Amino acid sequence: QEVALLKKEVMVEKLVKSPNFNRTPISLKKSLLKIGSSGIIAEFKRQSPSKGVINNTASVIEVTKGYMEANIAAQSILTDLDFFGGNVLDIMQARSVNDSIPILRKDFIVDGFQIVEAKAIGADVVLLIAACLTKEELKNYGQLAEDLGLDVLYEVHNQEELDKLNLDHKIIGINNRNLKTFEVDLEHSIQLANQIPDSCIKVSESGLSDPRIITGLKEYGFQGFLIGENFMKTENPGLACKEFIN
Ligand code: IGP
Repeated sequence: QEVALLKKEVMVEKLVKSPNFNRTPISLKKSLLKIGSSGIIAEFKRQSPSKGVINNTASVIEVTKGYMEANIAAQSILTDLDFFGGNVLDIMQARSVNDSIPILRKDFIVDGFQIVEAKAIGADVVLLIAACLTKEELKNYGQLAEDLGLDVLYEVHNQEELDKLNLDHKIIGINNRNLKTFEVDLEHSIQLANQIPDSCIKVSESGLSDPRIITGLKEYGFQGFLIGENFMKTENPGLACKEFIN
């Protein structure tokens, strides 16, 4: 027990010394609320449990450059290795060519250490998934992120998960994909939208593949749209994103 605590302390000490730890994170909230924002949060995703390999040749640097030219509101990068083939280096590389657009660390966060690490690798935002965390954990990890100056995207899939959150002025993502069955249904966004107060920013996640759907979701008050596969399955994700937005 004592060794574990010491080890954690040493690891946190190292993270705090990394150069990125001192940069001022870019606000996802501000980026999504900016007048004329596309609202598109474009994801770098090599593979997924539901689709298998989506793209294992694209370079994170090239895709980041392409996404930035496409006028995205933010970037999402998976750092989960086991299910999604990502890692923390992907964010460090993206950060090296992106100094103006918020980067979301997309992972299953189950320990505060991952939030400190997110800041150290240059992320601006962390994802907290209500399905994986208790009410207490959501609150504590949300507070930790905030203390570090990071924004939080809280992800829910149904009313029960939404009820675990304090909804004041949060960024709430509604995942259209059920993480257990992988079934995708846009109705999740539409049904839950009016359960979320106007003080929050609403983000619709997963299965978005047509600009007309984005237009429709805006009518329900959505201001953010998280899109991965639709861009990543093409040879040039940046270009696909640019064509989608414009
Ligand atoms: C992107 P899609 O269908 O556009 O590739 O989905 C994103 O929403 C999805 O990757 C995602 C995800 C998650 C992945 C949403 N929530 C939680 C891992 C963990």
